[in-house]
Amino acid sequence: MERLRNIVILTGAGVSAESGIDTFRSAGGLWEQHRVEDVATPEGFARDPDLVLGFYDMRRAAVQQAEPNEAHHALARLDAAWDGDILLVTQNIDDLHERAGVADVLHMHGEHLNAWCTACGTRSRWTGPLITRPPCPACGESALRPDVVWFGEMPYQMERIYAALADCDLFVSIGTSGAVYPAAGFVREAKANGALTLELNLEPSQGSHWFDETRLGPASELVPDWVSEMLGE
Ligand code: BV8
Repeated sequence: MERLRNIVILTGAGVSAESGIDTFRSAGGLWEQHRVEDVATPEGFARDPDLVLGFYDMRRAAVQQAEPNEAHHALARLDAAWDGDILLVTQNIDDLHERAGVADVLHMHGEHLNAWCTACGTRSRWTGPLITRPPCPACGESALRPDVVWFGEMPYQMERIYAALADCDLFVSIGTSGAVYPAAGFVREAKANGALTLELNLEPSQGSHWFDETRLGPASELVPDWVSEMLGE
């Protein structure tokens, strides 16, 4: 694929679904179990911190029981073998891309395995609960919150993402419903910069009409096939 050198890959909850991690909008998904405004907004956290800390403690524990699936492993293979630039941007806050071997994953919505101190601003690696109000390892204050981007908060590293979208030849979206911005707008940004756009998803997303090509099916099948294609296997 001589023309295609620089790739931006965006992943969502669908890439971790086959690892047993709940998605948000599917039947029985996270947003059916909890009201978004209660558990994923700064206002919800201020209103009922126990509810929010408990919600993320449950998910943080679940992620540590999960294993990367074939889609994660295939993306790690591409990341290791591709001789152009690859930026892997994920909306996911699990660490399955890293555990599959991708070193540099851009978590635009934060990470489960980080705690963020609202007193001193320090982010610390964290695997245990936060509902017990443990002290911040840096300042000792009991002011830790999950290091995730809630609705109304600015996603992380947006400049780096837009710079890569401006320079990419191919934008690939995997396992996301295209329901949440600014991530849902990346396909149009890439397209406006002349990139080819490909979607790999179980079902059409809210942004499918923006993609040059959409392939439907489980990520554990679509992603390894696409990676073999890219590596000319
Ligand atoms: C912001 C972290 C200012 C926490 C999350 C423009 C228009 C309208 C609204 C807005 C707008 N701009 C901003 C907004 C407001 C809001 C927003 O988008 N609201 C929506 C509801 C309309 N956005 C924000 O507030 C964002 N902040 O805008 O700041 C700003 C402005 C400009 C530029 C910069 C900043 C912050 C949003 C982040 C919120 N935090 N997560 C947590 O995880 O708890 S969002 C969360 O939901 C995810 O991270 C993800 O981003 C989003 C959607 O989830 P998906 O990953 O797509 O999962 P979903 O379940 O929806 O879909 C799964 C898909 O996978 C499905 O399509 C399914 O078919 C597929 N699938 C399932 N199984 C498989 C599969 N595919 C393949 N294989 C399978 N096996």
